[in-house]
Amino acid sequence: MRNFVIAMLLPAALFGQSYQPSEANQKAREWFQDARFGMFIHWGVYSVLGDGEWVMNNRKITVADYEKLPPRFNPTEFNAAEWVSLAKAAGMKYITITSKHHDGFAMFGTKQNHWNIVDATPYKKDPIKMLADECRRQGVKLFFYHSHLDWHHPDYYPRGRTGQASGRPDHGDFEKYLTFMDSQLRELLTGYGEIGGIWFDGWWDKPDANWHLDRTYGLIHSLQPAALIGNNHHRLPFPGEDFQMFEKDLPGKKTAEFNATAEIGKLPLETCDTINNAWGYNKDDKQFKSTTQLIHYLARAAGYNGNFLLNIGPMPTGKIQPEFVERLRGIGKWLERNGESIYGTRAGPVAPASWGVTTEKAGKIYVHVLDSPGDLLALSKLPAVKSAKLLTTGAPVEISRLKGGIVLHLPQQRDEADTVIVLER
Ligand code: JFZ
Repeated sequence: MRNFVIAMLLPAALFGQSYQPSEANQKAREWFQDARFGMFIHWGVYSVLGDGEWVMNNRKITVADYEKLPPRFNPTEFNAAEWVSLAKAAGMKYITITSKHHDGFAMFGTKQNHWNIVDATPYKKDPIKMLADECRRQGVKLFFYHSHLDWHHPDYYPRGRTGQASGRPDHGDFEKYLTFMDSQLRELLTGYGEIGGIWFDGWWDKPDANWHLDRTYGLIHSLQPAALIGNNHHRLPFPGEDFQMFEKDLPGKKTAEFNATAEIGKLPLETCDTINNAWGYNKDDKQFKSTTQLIHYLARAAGYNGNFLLNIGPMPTGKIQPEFVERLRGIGKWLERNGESIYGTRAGPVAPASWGVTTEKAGKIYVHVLDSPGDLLALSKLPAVKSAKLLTTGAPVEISRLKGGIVLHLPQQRDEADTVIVLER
């Protein structure tokens, strides 16, 4: 009897909490994991000031003053085909672009207010639409970064941790704000074709507010069941989400303080990072990571079973600065020769170590030698291995077998970034 009662109550208790992803959504998750590499784009009206996407908050600019920026934003050199071609040349399979960042400025032609690129700038065009069309043409999936947090909207009230100096009145209707945001999301999911997913951010500004995430997530999945939802709340995924993300951290590393948890859930994983230290365009930040460092991060992310979403912050003209272009092309060159060891793989059997990581697919194990351990590399906890070859040339790599594992005799000629050795079972 007692078991019967529990069995009857259980579905009710789970209802509203449990989320059963559709078949299309589960297929999209597989696609997402196979893709492994995407382009993050932070682009907004803030690029005019060349001081990152937090400039409104950091310089305590009021809404009234910030509204003087759009007339100066005219990205006539923006070319969607060039951007998408660059992503492809880098070996990226998807693009995640800011449809709206914390400053609330929509980079698409929203009908919900005039705070958008079509209505408020001399450019008058919708770059998100152009990008969506071009992505479809070139076979790249498009995701939208959409900020929960809004420093501009009067109904984003009570205000959260940030955006305090915006000079907005001390009243507002948060429910109205949420309706506004859902209406924007409806526009994005109905007017731009098939969307890869929505990448939320800014929840952390008001962690105690009732965001009605169930309502927003339900809306997204009802409009596009295959759209993958992720949220940069830095915690274990909430119900209704389809992937778990880590900002500036490999999964579970928690080197960045804001990453509240090191726990890894059961969903597909993604980590994002910048090329210099800025997300939005920063004209003074010249601390660029090297192409080798970025390839290492991509390989490590794959070795941790995750995707790498690598950011660029385009200039206010619509151009992408040459330092970014050069690095993206460099990664693409490496992927042309070594992509097999990244795309479609999952984390390999050997745990990530300082020398490198392993990935695997279809009976093959890929050993990514990143920081060379010397001439010999010992690997344990492996299934029986028949052969070892250099991925790029097929040249055999000598194996010494011993109890509990193998030792690889690494070739003299190594790839500067990542020498990949394929082990076949
Ligand atoms: C967030 C954004 O604020 C940032 O502008 C960028 O879009 C990045 C990808 O995501 O970064 C955060 C979010 C929260 C904290 C720090 C950085 N935090 O809570 O300290």
